[in-house]
Parts: sequence; structure tokens; C-alpha cells
Amino acid sequence: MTTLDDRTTSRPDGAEASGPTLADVSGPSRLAAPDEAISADELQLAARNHGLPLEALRYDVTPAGLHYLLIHYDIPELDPATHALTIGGAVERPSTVTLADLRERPSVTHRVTLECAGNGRALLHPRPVSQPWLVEAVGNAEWTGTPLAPLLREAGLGADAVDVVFTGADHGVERGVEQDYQRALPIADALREEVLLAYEMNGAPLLPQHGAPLRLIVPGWYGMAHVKWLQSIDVRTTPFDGYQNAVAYRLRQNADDPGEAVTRIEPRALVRPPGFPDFMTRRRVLRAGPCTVDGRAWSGHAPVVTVEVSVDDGASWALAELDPPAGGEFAWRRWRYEWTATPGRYVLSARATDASGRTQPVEQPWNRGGFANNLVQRVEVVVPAG
Ligand SMILES: Nc1nc2c(c(=O)[nH]1)N[C@H]1C(S)=C(S)[C@@H](COP(=O)(O)O)O[C@H]1N2
Ligand SMILES: [Mo]
Repeated sequence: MTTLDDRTTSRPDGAEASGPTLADVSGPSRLAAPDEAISADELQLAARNHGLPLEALRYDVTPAGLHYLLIHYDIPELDPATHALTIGGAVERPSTVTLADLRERPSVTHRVTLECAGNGRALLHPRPVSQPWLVEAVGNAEWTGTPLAPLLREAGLGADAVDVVFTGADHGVERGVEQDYQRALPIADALREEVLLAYEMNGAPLLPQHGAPLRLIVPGWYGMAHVKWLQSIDVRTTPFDGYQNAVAYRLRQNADDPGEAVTRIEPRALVRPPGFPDFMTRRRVLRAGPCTVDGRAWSGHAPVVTVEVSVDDGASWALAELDPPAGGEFAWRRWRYEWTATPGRYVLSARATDASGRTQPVEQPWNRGGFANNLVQRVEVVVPAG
């Protein structure tokens, strides 16, 4: 695969380029200088791709308009009345199914915590220049659709199937590579029974920004796997080396490191910021007295088993209480901690640990793309005297 980093002025056919190339519209991937502020380009991305307002951690199910968004290119224009999905590649019976066909198949609803793999990126030092998420690229919605596995089996999978490629209807250029948004899943993951072709979010048809009329839902995996505006499924007998699998979404320490693929969501807990905020800084003001500090916790690897809370910037930790699971194994879980706030300045944090033993680091888990940064959150709180 050719990326911007490989291209200078020469072209594959050996001719000299006489005008601009696609590489000219992208920049190379880059780390911000130590004191470099967020740029207008990053602000432009952040304004398109909003996060969950943290007070919305109060809802068991995130209302659609408050769920975070991540859209690499443009929201494509698709007509639900005519939209069809093709299933092909290394299958015995390639087919085309309409949305109406899919709606007639058995339907399932899963409550799923979706989190962008780039969540936490803008808090890294040095900061990878990209969509500048802090901690808010998360939501917990109910997705209704039909399971993917029976469709794949009906299509007739060969024993040599390796990857399943999912292609969206959106098109763009990234680091000089023109592409449809495409992501592959290993065949075993594509066949997990909880993987859905989803046409509804929170009981209503998908909104344009969330993939209308059809998207993939891969419970437990970071957001990039949940291909929106799904138009084709292609079974491959060799590993897929498309941009979003082979170049982006890898945990690399430097530009030459092939890195590991980003897959499942690392454990994280977020605090629902208590009290009320300052407009500009969003620092919290909390009245002295008893206060229930709460929030949500999730992991894509295994159920969350403990959440610890700190009110002294990580110097000491106490166990929070976990509410009973609400909505199944792929949904976030509420936690709470009773605190009596006395005048002073505090930094509140929460730290989730899952049944696989994974927990949140107190040192940043740095990588070049800024993925899977589940460093514990810091919420500054001032409890005024009197
Ligand atoms: N076709 C397509 N699917 C996509 C994307 C995209 O840009 N195009 N973004 C992915 C990423 S990186 C994330 S985090 C999730 C975001 O889903 P949401 O916007 O519904 O929250 O969609 C994923 N699916
Ligand atoms: Mo993402």
C-alpha cells in the first residue's frame, strides 16, 4: 500500500508529477510540539465530531443526540427505500439484500457501549495531531438489527475464509490514500453471535450521522470496527491490508513500528462531574456537605468487577459501589461513592478493573496514533468555604 510517507515526487509509473497529487491534500501523521496548541484543523474535526456531554453519564441509555460522533469523511446520502447490501467474495452464494429483507429476519437488540479508539488522545504528551478527544468519545445506546453470522453461513463460507471486509458508502482521502471507509474483522470475530447489522438506534431508525440506514455493531470493540452506511460485505481468503486495518488503528511506538491492531475496548470509568461548572474552564464548584459521586464503567474484554474512587488526585483510593448490571454484558455499569465534601480543592478520579485483570493505568499508555488511552480521568473540584 502506498501512503503519503512513501510518496515524494515520483509516481508508480516513473513519470514526474506535473500537478498536485492526492498526497498534497493530506499531511503526514505528526506529533504536536511540546507547547503546540490545538490547531484550527483539529478544531474543525472536533466541531464535527462531538463528544458525550459528561452530565449525560446520568442516563442508562444515551439519548441519540448526546451520543458521541466520529465521521472520517462526509455523511453520505443514502435512500433507505432503495439501499441494498451486497454479500460476496469467497462465498458460494453471493447475494444482495434490501433493508426490507433484513427487517424481516429475526431481530435482536443489544445495549452496547461504543467508544472511539482515539478517546483520550488529546491528553497524551506528546499529542498525536488528529481528532482531539479528551475523555468524552463514548455512548451507550440500544442497537436493533439482525445477527450477521446466519447471513454469512447462508452465503456459504469456505473453510479458507480469513477476513470479512465491511465497506461504507462514505469516501475520502487520508494521508494521501483515497478510499471508501473499510474495515475488516477476522472471520471468528465476524461470526460472534452478538455482531449485528443494525438499522435502529434507541428504537428509532438510524440517524444519518450514526450510519443510516444500516451499520455494523461489534459489541466490545472500539468504534472503528462498527462500520456505518454499510453497503457491502466481502469475504476474503487472505488477510485484508486496507488502510484502516493496516495503516491506521495500530498501536505503534514509532512510524516504522508495524504495531498491533486496535481491537477491544480497554477498561475505563468516568466520573459524572459533580456540582456545577465554570463556563470557560469547566472546573467544578461543589457545595460542602454529603454528595453521591457517580459515573459509569465499562470494558470490552470482560465485565467490570471493581471501580475505585480517589478524591486526592490518585494519592489514595476507595472502593465504589457497583449498581447491578443494566442491559447486558456489553453495556456500561453505574458506580457510586458517598463523599462528604469539606472546603478545599480536589481532583476526583475513578479507576475500573475488569474480570480479565485489566485496569486503568496512572501513567499514560502512549502510542503514536493516540489510541486506547484509558489513563484515569481527573476532575478538578473546588468546594468553597462558607
Ligand atoms: N463508514 C464509516 N463507518 C464508521 C466511521 C466512518 O468514518 N465511516 N467511523 C468509525 C469510528 S472511528 C467510530 S469511533 C464510530 C463512531 O460511531 P458513532 O458516530 O455512531 O458514535 O463509527 C465508526 N464507523
Ligand atoms: Mo473512532
